[in-house]
Amino acid sequence: MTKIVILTGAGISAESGIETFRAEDGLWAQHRVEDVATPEGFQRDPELVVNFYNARRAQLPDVHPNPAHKALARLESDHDGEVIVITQNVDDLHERGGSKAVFHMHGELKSALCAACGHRWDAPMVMAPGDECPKCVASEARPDIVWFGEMPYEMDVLFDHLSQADVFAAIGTSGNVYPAAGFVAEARRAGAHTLEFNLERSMVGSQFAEHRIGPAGQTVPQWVS
Ligand code: BJW
Repeated sequence: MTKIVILTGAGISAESGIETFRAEDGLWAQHRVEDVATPEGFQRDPELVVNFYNARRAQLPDVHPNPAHKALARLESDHDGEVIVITQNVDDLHERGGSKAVFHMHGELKSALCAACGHRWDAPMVMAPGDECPKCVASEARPDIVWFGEMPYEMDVLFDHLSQADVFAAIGTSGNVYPAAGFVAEARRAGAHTLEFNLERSMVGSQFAEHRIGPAGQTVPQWVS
């Protein structure tokens, strides 16, 4: 029985209509990373940051899982072994596509986090700076997003999965951001076969044994079938 570990990035949701970060007209071309994706940016201007994530959360009801998300769910239900999806994405398209074993290492738009006690809860569609934590009642709610300089979620569990991988596939991620960009090296150390699905070779593309170049909505279903 083989264990398949999948890492996904913004590219898998691009065909669903969600912008990627580093495309020419992507999110980082429209917003300064330092302003909206760092704890310092949040301290400086919480309203700007909360509104950035409110706008992205508001988009969720209008976007839908594409054939790549659905193919990964099929893989999980049909594969005679374990399939784990580690996503850097903060949308909920893997879950809505039918995947069950999903790890959101960079947090989730649909979740709020208390900066005082670490409690996480379902975010209202529109968060406001100073929202109250339902557990400790501090007024320190923030979007439940892992910003630069913060520790991604469940790293110990993720490295455990990587160390047992027989197959590691990275889909739609540019390989710019660590620790996720280092996962291919970890999987190789475990002896996994490594594949990259992308429109082009990523920053860490040379570390993969196999490349499937093209839109994930086509290449992933082809791989899974
Ligand atoms: C398609 C497609 C289609 C398009 N089909 N493909 C110096 C060296 C090394 C590391 C560091 C360093 N200085 C600082 C660091 C650490 C830092 C980091 O990596 N910085 C780099 C910029 C250098 N990392 C951190 O701070 C992280 N924390 C950390 O390291 O903690 C310490 C630690 C140590 C040891 C172990 C563990 C931890 C935290 C990173 C947090 C990232 N947060 C963000 C924003 C929040 C989420 C949000 O707002 O939505 O997460 S940044 C942003 O980038 C977002 C994404 O999840 C992440 C990755 O982007 P992704 O998904 O790859 O998107 P793009 O746009 O870059 O690429 C899309 C790809 O899809 C492209 O390749 C396209 O070609 C492709 N594509 N359409 C197939 N249809």
